[in-house]
Amino acid sequence: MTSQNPIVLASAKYPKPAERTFQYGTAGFRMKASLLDSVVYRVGLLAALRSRKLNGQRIGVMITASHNPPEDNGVKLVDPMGEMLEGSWETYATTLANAPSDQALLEIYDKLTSDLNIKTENKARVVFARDTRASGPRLVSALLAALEASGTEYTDYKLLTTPQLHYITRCLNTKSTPYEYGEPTEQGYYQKIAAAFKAATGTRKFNGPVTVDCANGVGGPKLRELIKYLSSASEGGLEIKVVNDNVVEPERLNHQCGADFVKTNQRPPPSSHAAPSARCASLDGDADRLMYYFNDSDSSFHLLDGDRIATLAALFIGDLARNAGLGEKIKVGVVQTAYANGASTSYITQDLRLPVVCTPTGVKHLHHAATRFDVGVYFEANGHGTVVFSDLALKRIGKYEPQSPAQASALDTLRALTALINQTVGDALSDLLLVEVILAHKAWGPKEWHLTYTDLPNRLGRIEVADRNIFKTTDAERKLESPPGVQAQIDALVGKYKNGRSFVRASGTEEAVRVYAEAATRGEADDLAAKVADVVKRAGV
Ligand code: G16
Repeated sequence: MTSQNPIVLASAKYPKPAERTFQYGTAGFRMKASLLDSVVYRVGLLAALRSRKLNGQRIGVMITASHNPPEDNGVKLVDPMGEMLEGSWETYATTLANAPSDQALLEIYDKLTSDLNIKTENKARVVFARDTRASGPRLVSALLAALEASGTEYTDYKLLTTPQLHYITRCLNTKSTPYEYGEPTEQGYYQKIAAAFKAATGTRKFNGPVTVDCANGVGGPKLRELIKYLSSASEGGLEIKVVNDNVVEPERLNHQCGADFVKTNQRPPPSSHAAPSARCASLDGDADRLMYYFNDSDSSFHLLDGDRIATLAALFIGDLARNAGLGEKIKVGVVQTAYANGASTSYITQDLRLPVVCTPTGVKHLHHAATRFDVGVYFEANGHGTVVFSDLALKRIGKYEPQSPAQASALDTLRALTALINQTVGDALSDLLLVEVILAHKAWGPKEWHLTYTDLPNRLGRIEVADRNIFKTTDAERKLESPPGVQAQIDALVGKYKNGRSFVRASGTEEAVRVYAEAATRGEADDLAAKVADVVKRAGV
């Protein structure tokens, strides 16, 4: 009898809140944690289906709301190679999440099983982890109920950063294959990147410490753990000062600190007491975003955001490939979104002479586009990104016989970078060490890095409207196609400012619409952002 079906029985404990419609957004489901139990239960079922469909490969489930406030939570799925869930499956996630009853849920589950030709006799295997939010353990119970009800084998990795779960998922699925990625443990992650960091640094020296604000999230304890695997400053290693790593009081998560705070407010966390020119960095709540910044001697604040990390990485990797003798064989490309500062795009195309592709927001889109290059550097301006090396590029880098000591040295560094960089997804800890390696090689401080180009002043705003879903975009989110007439108003405003550019899009992680504006001067950028925000408010009532 269907009422005895374990999926239906367990689902009864996690009823869907009535009159709520859920959507798999930019990074999975994300909302007030109190609304998420049924969603997490159903995501557990989908993870089981996905694993069975892929012949028992491990699927990752991460419970986190990353940069969102402490009362929110979220859940996202990780595909076998550590990538974000394949796009077509997001629709199935949304359908399952919105099934109006336990019985309807079972019917959709069964229909997906047959429509997708899923062999029910295949094993289902899931690995999962969570960030430090207070709601995490409760949501894990909902996930476990789904894994039990669907007969899924699972491993609970407890507290991890999101990129650590992506790494472990890939390691598990590639074990004993030619594409082995590393030891599928948290310890294996630290060992791999610490060894690569040492090899990539070589004999270079670090110019003073870096202070890392961990957003009072899971990145704090994990960075402290990583530091144990790195050489200490007295051994010539990097000194990392950890701040904002209070995970005992969950309400402090992302509060007045973290990468999103720094990027959005364009100022350091109020708790920061950094000396002039000292390197500072901020992670976000699940340590997949990284932001650098420093104060000048005259106390002016300078942000070194995702665009800066992308340009630094593209410059360095391009030079290394050339110096190793692989310049003709390995083509580097950069992927950005509409949020990329116009000056960064000009620098990449005109100074670095590298191709740039623009995709919609969401690492899933950037990652996919980056895999089309031999070496794809992708970063969102908010600091979320990484570098991916194609199989061919890895083979060429691995097999090339250097023709001189200089080539050998560049090749060694390049090889080390392929291990240092978490190629599964943007990873703030791995990105932090990547930036530090590059700065050490170049003997640059944050000032020299900042001098590579001059950002156009910009402003990012967040507007709450009655229904953000009425704001629909086209052209990689650079234009609004609805509500009708709004884009024309934005265009008319933009036309009044020198180097003006602005766009509007609905957030996929928050109940808000985002407004981005840039222009030739700070005053003009602020003014343009405020005027476009007014247009949005009027259209959104
Ligand atoms: C997530 C996504 C990012 C995206 C960000 C903001 O980051 O992974 O790709 O840029 O949300 O998205 P939106 O503007 O749609 O709200 P995180 O760090 O919060 O997981």
